[in-house]
Order: sequence, then structure tokens, then C-alpha cells
Amino acid sequence: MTDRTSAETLNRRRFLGAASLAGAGAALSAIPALAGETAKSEALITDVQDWQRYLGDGVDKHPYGVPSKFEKNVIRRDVPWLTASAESSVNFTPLHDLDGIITPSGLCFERHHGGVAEINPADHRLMINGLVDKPLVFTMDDIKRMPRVNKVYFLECAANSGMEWRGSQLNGCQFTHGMIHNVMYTGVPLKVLLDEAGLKPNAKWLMLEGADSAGMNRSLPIEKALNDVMIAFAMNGEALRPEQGYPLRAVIPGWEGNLWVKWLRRIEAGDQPWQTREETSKYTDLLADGNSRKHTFVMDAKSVVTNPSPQAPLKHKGRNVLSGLAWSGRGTVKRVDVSMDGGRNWQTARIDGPTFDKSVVRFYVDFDWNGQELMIQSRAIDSTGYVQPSKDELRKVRGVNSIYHNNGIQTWLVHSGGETENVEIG
Ligand SMILES: Nc1nc2c(c(=O)[nH]1)N[C@H]1C(S)=C(S)[C@@H](COP(=O)(O)O)O[C@H]1N2
Ligand SMILES: [Mo]
Repeated sequence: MTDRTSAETLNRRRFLGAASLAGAGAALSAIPALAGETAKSEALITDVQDWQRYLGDGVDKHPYGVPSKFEKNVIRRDVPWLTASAESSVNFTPLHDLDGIITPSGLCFERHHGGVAEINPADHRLMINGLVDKPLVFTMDDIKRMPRVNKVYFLECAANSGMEWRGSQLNGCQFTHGMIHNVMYTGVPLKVLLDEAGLKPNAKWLMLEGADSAGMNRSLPIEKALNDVMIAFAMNGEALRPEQGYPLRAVIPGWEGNLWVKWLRRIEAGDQPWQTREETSKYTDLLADGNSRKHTFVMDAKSVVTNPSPQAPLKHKGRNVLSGLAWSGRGTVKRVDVSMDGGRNWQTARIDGPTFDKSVVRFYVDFDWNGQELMIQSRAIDSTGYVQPSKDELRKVRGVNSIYHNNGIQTWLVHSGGETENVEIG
């Protein structure tokens, strides 16, 4: 199998031959084939293997564990031509190599506007000022003496799938959908901190500011801040990674990643939104008529099949597992439908693992593949009843000028040899 992980596999393909898929529904039949082979004599079973001949490493070899060397291709990747420099850029989570719902901390995609701030937690301060009774400054020790909570949330950059607005472009779910991660955060509800400071009645918006060289800031409506926003110091049970905002970041459940200010140093309460560079020049959705959608904070329901996908082609006929992720910024994912024939027939996928509010879910379809072409799609239905739209439905409403909030249905074309590519149905 060729390694399709490099960015050079950029492709613009549009697939129109849906007729060749007649009868693809047969691929969804119950599973007759065994996955294993009938036992026979084989050196890998009968002989003593190399790794059994000598003593292995002791417990002191890796004070901090790292993955097996055989997993060295499971890494974040970037697309060098997308942005001008690595300090103001993005890399992508290798979704096709992961399972379950938790993104390992070391594989979480990163998006920085001014590189990674290196902060000694002893020197970090969080200030709350503006329209409050009592401006306050917290040390990290102070924050860790406040009541804390644990929550699993997805973070999706508003630009995720942004390169796909006009047509299918990037060959791999890592690149089309990899600006998302889903981890367990530990932190203090922002409401607890705001209550200490005492919000004035006219405080309607907060400005969150980062301590990075970009000094990134965003405005947040007070209702959201008091509802479920967290100030987190840990992810997946340990301190945040430097790249994810160590020692402190904002967690804004279900809302676009840009609001999740990293290296959080200041929260100012005001009576209106701040006009920041971010808000005026970016993170607004340009419509066909030249107008912009503003304050499009919530990430609508979306899903993607991670396996098979261009970086993870089908290798075997017979028994196979289709797998994917679905999420909604408006609540939980109630159902995921999967089609193998470009949206003609749909079946309900099996969601396995926990379903949390504003977290991804993992879904599966166990199926039997006889080598025919497949056009694989998934669509998420969330707890509000919202159904993930097709890309064409989305374009009818939003045109093609936008970069942000593309939650359209993704199509993967699986060829008879198993190779899989990013296509769009005409
Ligand atoms: N201080 C600061 N916070 C930031 C950013 C930044 O550049 N600086 N990038 C934002 C954007 S656009 C996104 S999508 C998320 C990415 O979070 P991650 O790097 O943990 O994936 O952080 C947000 N918070
Ligand atoms: Mo972002």
C-alpha cells in the first residue's frame, strides 16, 4: 500500500459515476466470513522469536512512557503550503490512527497564532477585572484550591474542513477533519471565579486574553461564561501540554476552538463585545452576497468516517470494521447513519463507548466487503433533532466564500482494490 500521508497527495476530484454502485447495499449483509485463518504450522507460532531470546528493558528505561517504535507513523502532520509560518499555523490530529473517544494528549492538533508560550506556572497569573466589584488576581496555587470538575469535551477549530468548501481537496481525514480533539479536562467552573469577583449587573461580555506573543483575545457572552465554561489546568489527567495552553486555558464547550483562549492571563468584564482583530478580520463567515455571519459560535453536528479513509484503505475482503466520530456543539449525538452507496441507502451505526454532552462519540458498522466500489458517507443527528447537511445543502445557504463552519457530509470512494479517496458526489 502506498503511503498517502504526505501533503503532496493534494487532489481535486469530483466523482459522478454513482451508477456503478447499484447493488452496493449487498455489502451491508450480515457477516459470514471469519477474520482469522484455520490454524496451520507457521514459524511465527512454532519458533522462538527474537524478542523472546533476551531480557527486555527494565522499568527505569522510560520514566515517562512513549508509544511503541512500531507506531512511529502515528503523528500529527501539517500542510506546509496552508500557512506562511509554523509559528502561526496548524497541525492535524491523525484521526484515522485512533480509536475510542479520547484523543491522546500528544496527538491533539495545535493551532497557534504566535507560537507556543513557555510559561513557568509559578510566574503565571490570571486577572479578573473590568465590570466587577473586586478585581482579583489568581496564582496557579489559588486556582487549584477552588472546587474543580472533570468534563470530556471536543474542541473543533472553526476552520476544520475549511479547505473543502469549494470541492474535495485534501486526501485524508487527518487533513479534512483533523482540527478536532476530545479530551477530559480538569478545572474550575468560570462561574466560581466570577462569583468571587462579583459581576456588576451591566457586565454582559467577557474578554479573554492569552499570554502568548499573539496576545490572542476573544469576546464571550456572559450567559455562556456562567453556564458551562471552565478554566482548565489539566487534560487527560495530567497538566495541559505547553502547546495546549499550559498552565491554564479556557474551555468553551461546543463553541468554536478560537474562543478557547490558551495561556489564559486575563478576563475583563464589559458591557459589549470587544472589537478585536480576530473578530473583525477572521472567524466571520463570508456569504455569497458579501455579507458576513457574525458570532457563529456553536459548532453544528458533524461526523466523519475515519476508517476506511484515504490514509487507511481497506486491506481485506470479507469481514471489516467501519469506524468514525460524530459530535455536536448543541448537545449529544443521538444517532449516526452510514451509507455505503453515496447516500441512497442508510443504516444506523452502532455507537460504542460513553456519550457525553458536547463530546465526540465513536461509531461502528461491522460489514462484509466483497471488493465492490463503495461510496461511504456518515451523517450525525443530535439531541436537538438537527441532521448534518450535505455539502450542497450547506453551499445553497452559505455559498462557497466561507472558510469556517463547514459541517457537510464527507464522501470517501473505496475502489475495488481498497484504495480510498476524497470525492464529492455531483
Ligand atoms: N492564546 C491563544 N489561544 C488560542 C489560540 C492562539 O493562537 N493563542 N488559537 C486558538 C484557536 S484558533 C484554536 S482552534 C484553539 C486550538 O487549540 P489547540 O491548540 O489546543 O488545539 O486554540 C485557540 N486559542
Ligand atoms: Mo481555530
